[in-house]
Amino acid sequence: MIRLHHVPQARSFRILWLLEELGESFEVVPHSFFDKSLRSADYLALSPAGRVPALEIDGRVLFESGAIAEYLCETRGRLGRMPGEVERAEWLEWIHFAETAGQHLANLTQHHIALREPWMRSPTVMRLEAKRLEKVLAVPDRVLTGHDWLLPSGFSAADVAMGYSALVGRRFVRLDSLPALAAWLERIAARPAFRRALARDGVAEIYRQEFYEAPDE
Ligand SMILES: N[C@@H](CCC(=O)N[C@@H](CS)C(=O)NCC(=O)O)C(=O)O
Repeated sequence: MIRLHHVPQARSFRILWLLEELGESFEVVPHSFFDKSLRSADYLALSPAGRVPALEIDGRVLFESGAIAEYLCETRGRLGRMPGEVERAEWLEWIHFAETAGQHLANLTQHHIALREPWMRSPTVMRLEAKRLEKVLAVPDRVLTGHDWLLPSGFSAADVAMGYSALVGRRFVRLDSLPALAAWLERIAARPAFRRALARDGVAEIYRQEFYEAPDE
């Protein structure tokens, strides 16, 4: 049985959603950022930096969401674009560009949520990171103008990887100037596999607000 180590709303949601899109049967092993379970010796044996996702599959453990997405698409035969296929390079680019957004999401989450005392936070960093994230999200917005999905041939794991980044990204960046991205997120929300994944996500403990405004100077 495939086992996904997951924290609700975290980047492991990409893999939860992808497994649902692939129609795989799997178990979700829930964790929390707040109970130190990611720092236990048992968990560090699975994921040495104590991060999610970690995926137990085919007799081994994999961490790093981009690598897991590639592995799942290669071994489960769908939603990837394989070597030799026309869209292979673009597919790889999106799978990993999702983590260019991910670094800004991590910084913004740390500043708005994890750092509880106002004096710990830098308003300059919060504004800068939101602007930088907006520039990243403008890239799929341009590509999606006039298209339903990131690749011309249709939905793929690229939409899952980047889609998660945009779903969290809209908590820090208003989508008024990114209409194609906003419409894509609506198409994503209507997908049965996405809804099934949301139902298995668990109780939200990271993002409790719809939007986190960057503070003024
Ligand atoms: N690039 C990695 C990032 C993994 C990562 O940092 N995950 C966060 C959750 S979004 C985590 O586990 N944080 C726990 C911690 O930093 O202690 C991936 O995409 O898998």
